[in-house]
Amino acid sequence: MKESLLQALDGLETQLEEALAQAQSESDLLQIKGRFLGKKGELAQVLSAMGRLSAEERPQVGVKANQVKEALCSRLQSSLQGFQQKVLDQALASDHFDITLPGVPVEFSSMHPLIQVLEEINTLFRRLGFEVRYGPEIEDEYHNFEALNIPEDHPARDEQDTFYLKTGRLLRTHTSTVQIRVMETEKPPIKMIAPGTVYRSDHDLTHSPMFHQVEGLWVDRGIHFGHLKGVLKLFVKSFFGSETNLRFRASYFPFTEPSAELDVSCVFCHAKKSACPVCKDTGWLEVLGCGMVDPNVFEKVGLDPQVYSGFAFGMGVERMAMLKLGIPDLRLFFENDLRFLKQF
Ligand code: 2U9
Repeated sequence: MKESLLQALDGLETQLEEALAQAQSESDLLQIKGRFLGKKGELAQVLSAMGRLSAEERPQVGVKANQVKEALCSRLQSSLQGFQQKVLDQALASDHFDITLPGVPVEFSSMHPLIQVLEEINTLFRRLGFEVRYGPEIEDEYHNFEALNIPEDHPARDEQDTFYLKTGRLLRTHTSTVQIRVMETEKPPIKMIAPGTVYRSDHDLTHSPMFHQVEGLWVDRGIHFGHLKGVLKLFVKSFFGSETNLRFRASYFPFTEPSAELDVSCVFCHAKKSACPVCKDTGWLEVLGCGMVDPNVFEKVGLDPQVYSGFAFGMGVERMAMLKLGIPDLRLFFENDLRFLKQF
């Protein structure tokens, strides 16, 4: 019995070599592994027969069985590595690439000039303590007009100026709606700017149906026109340069009283007033509108105008960017011509 088991063990290595010689792939190898080392495999059958050996014989066959098991395992392992190496060699031979070829150039994008200017405006006001706030672009008539003291018969409400949706809602025509929403829900002090996209049904050389605004609002007890002048002077001089002069011209807006427009000394001809196509030799450029919040607006949002006062302003970002960067045509912002965009 002992002899026949030892013989069987001796034969296993030869049988394995014969089987491996036939193997074509890794999956063949797995099958062979099962045949020799599996639960019901050749080796397991020899081991199960060991129970019938005497106590003396058993360790002799056991030692041999362990040696054979190790030999089979290591032979199968080396054969597997051989197959894997072959697959790798084949892949390398067919997928060869030339590492000396130049790489595909990676194009770096740049920030759109409009967004650069918008970010700069945000940064300057943040530095003056204003918080940047956002709101929805689809609005209702109440927040866009009514609460801003723009009566129903005001020309601004005309369908020709405003994009109305089928639902009765509209695309906001200014970001003032954000200030209204903040005042409705928060108590002063409110010191905020509202940058964002706005829409007006207006399309010609100097108007785009979609454009950008930054509006600002500072409401608290005791805010007066001096605060407005101080804040806007600091902003304008930081934005256009400290040599810039400014003047306030009386104006009218339904949502502010008194109201003004702010002009800066021409950033192109430096107010030399000779042959300047930008200021048309006036020496001044209009940059924004502003004023003290109308008491009617405070009443709409439930703030007592006897207690609180505030100033507001609004500017078009496209205009600010054109003046700051010397861009002559509004359409350049929206054409996405990389030759233009990459200059900034
Ligand atoms: C509230 C109260 C008052 C915002 C203001 C202007 C003046 C203004 C224009 C500049 C160029 C719009 O983009 S533009 O066409 N804006 O002249 N905007 S005061 O006044 C407000 C805003 C919100 C609650």
